[in-house]
Amino acid sequence: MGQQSISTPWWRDRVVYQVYPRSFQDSNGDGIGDLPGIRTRLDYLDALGVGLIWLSPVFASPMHDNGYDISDYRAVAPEFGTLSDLDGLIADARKRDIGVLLDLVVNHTSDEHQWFRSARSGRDAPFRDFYIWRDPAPDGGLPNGVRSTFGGPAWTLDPETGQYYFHQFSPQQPDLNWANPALRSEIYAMMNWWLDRGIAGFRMDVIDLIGKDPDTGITANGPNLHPYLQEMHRQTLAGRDVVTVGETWSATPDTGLLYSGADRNELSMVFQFEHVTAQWHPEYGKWQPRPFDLIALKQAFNRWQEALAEDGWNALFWGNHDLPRAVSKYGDDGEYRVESAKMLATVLHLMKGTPFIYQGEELGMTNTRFDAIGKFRDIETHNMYREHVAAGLSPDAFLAGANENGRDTSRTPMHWDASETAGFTTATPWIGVNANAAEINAQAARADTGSVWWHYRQLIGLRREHPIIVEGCYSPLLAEDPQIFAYERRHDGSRLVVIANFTGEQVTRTLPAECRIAGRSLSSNYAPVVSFGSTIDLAPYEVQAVLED
Ligand code: TEU
Ligand code: CA
Repeated sequence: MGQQSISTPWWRDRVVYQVYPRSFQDSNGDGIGDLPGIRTRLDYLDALGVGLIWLSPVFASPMHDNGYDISDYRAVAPEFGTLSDLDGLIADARKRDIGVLLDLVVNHTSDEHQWFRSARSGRDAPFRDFYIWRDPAPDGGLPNGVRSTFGGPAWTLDPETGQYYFHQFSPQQPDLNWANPALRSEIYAMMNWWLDRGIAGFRMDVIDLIGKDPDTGITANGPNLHPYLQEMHRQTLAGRDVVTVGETWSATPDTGLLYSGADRNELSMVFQFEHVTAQWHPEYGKWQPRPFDLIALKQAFNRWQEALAEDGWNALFWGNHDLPRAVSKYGDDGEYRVESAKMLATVLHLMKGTPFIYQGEELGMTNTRFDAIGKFRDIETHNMYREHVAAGLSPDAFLAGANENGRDTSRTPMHWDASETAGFTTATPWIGVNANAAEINAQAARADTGSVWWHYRQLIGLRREHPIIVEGCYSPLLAEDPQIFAYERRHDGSRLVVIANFTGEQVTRTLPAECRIAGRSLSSNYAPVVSFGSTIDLAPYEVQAVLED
């Protein structure tokens, strides 16, 4: 796929598009998106210009966590299609020069995986040690106080064998025991089996958790994490020209380079979440939203840009299937929806790193908001509802938080057209369609060159034309400004300055010398400008990017 050079891997001028298969396109009228449906939409992705697709899990699964609970790594879930549908999707994508990244979920399996079925059948069962078992505490209670991300303890008692097993997510997602070399080689064999089928690489689910030490309570960033990743690289990725992105909620600018540094032989890049969690409540997390803080957001991005300036590589994103819609979280999903969605896209895509687009973001899709807990489908949302309401939070307050930051805000069906089910299905969709599909949909967006979609298409194209976007050095500008996000890129004698208003107000500033530039407009969401002088006047959510060659 493309040319590789030592300095610039083939994938760096590409943009990745995340498909959440359950909600992308239903092809057989069961209300659930599927692989044949995705195949029919490849021309759409090609028209947008994406170079890689990250496919959330499509493997056999009881779907307690929408496929992040895998019961067979080498089989496709029947509701999504067949292995041959997946091979067909990979081949059809390749014909369009689009690579497919599969989602590698190897911190845990489903409790219905045959390894776990065997493991729980007896203390001496052959696969017992593929999982993490501990005796009850002397009082018969939990081995220790580690909590699960989805609520409750991270230990569940298996009554048959009288031991607890460890799970960082739901009890239906037992953690794999990476300390067992036999488990590790099974995982590497499975990865090679998929790589040999022609995929372009992997997105690796919660990969920073695999080095865990349950006894000391270390979950993320454990002592064996990097040795395992290096072993994985030697056994699977080495010598293959693929791209990998790890999901690492624990990564900081200090640990970032350990994953993606050139001499590390681990991953191509990692998703870090500092710009996300900077907007969360220190105690109650995402369920208790706090007012948007641009300074904190910029500090997170700027620190990561700086940390990976010389070595390593950033993964850039606003949203994914676990996070709210970008325009609802960081922009304005009302009056300035189009302007702010374009602004966010420009700010992200012109930073240094690989931009990831979550399906529908390119339309400026907004959070879906549900009026009753019964309309949510997400396991985490339901568990947290029970936990928080039992602890005294009012159901309405919880719903407000879930509608702002919960995972179902962005998991509702993709909007293809203005019909009742948005062109996603002919049946009742597995989760409600956002009421604004009649206004915000792909068909309408493609017919209007002023749409968010065309703006994304332009940004994706610019990346292939201008090496400064891929390679240029990044420096923050106006770092202390509470309303403006601005930065400079420099490459081979050219300069690019991006200035964005993150508010719904008109903003006027005197610009310091380092912001001034004269050249041509690269991207904007209002009338384009070709220079920045001593003062600037920005309309609500205005962004301007000026290039000086
Ligand atoms: O997400 C990791 C994860 O911890 C999220 O559940 C996230 O932290 C949470 O929503 C914050 O409250 C990955 C997948 O992306 C997610 O969909 C899975 O549920 C999870 O791993 C388990 O596989
Ligand atoms: Ca279907």
